[in-house]
Amino acid sequence: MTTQEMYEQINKWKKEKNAIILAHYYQRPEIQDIADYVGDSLALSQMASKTDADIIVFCGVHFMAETAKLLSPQKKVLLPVMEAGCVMANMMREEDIKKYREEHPDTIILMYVNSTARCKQYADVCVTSSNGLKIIDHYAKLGKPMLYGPDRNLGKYAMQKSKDIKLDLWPGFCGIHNGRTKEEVLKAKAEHPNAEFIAHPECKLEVLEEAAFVGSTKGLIEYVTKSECKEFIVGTECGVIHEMEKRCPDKKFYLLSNMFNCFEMKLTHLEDLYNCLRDETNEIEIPEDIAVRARKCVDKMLELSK
Ligand code: CIZ
Ligand code: SF4
Repeated sequence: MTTQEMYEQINKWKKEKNAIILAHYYQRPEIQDIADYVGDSLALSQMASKTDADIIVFCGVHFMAETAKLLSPQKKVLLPVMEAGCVMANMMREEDIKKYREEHPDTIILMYVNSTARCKQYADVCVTSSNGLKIIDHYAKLGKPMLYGPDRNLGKYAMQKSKDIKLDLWPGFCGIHNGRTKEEVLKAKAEHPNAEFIAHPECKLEVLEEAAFVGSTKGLIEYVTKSECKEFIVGTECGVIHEMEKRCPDKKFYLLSNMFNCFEMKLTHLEDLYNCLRDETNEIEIPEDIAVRARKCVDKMLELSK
């Protein structure tokens, strides 16, 4: 079957089943192209809660589909490849965060969205790379001890930006972002002297210090769209370049490193989306008691992001 034939069939099923397809910016281009909405995990979860579709096929990784399910408990949320996880989210285990909560009852737990619903149960608030700095700043004013996790790098970045912020950091990270180095950035800058380097806050501080702009996928895409500059060295997962090139056909984008290819995100192929929508398999289910507790920190984030 050709891509075009698959697209036609998918569009037909979408109408018949009143389904929509959401895709993260890190997904394969052919998945982004058939999606009704492409975005970051926050925007996609909000979209999931607003739509009147009965079925949401979430092309991304497991924690993202879970977050969408938390916000839309009555809808059928499907994840085309159930094994598509997130290395960083798996660096926090439920028993460990539960123990931390018990041992630190007064600590405010700020939980990066890249975490399981089971772990989110123990958090006071959820954050994403788009609203992280703002929400951490908000809580820092309360003067209470704070834990940020599982991504230590965004936490370190927040502390570097404001001397008033003191965070206990969970020892988690994204392998592909954390693995990038200042040397790689300097080499790329030497190769592309007219390009601006932009980076995602999941990178290490030594990399972020070299960046003209630091932001979430959404932030980076908006930045390149508005910037006067014509060339960029991109310091995040390769999938974002598809949207950047669509919005800015006259600009050039160079990926900082070939390592910026998230294996988990790329597990989803067009065939998986096709089969998932056809068979309505891989439904995300979260036990009600867990969902009630985990939803609270996501709701709190939405309230603070207004
Ligand atoms: O929140 C998201 O979607 C992630 C994982 C990255 C980003 O910056 O959008
Ligand atoms: Fe997780 Fe890293 Fe992949 Fe993002 S790029 S989904 S943090 S493994």
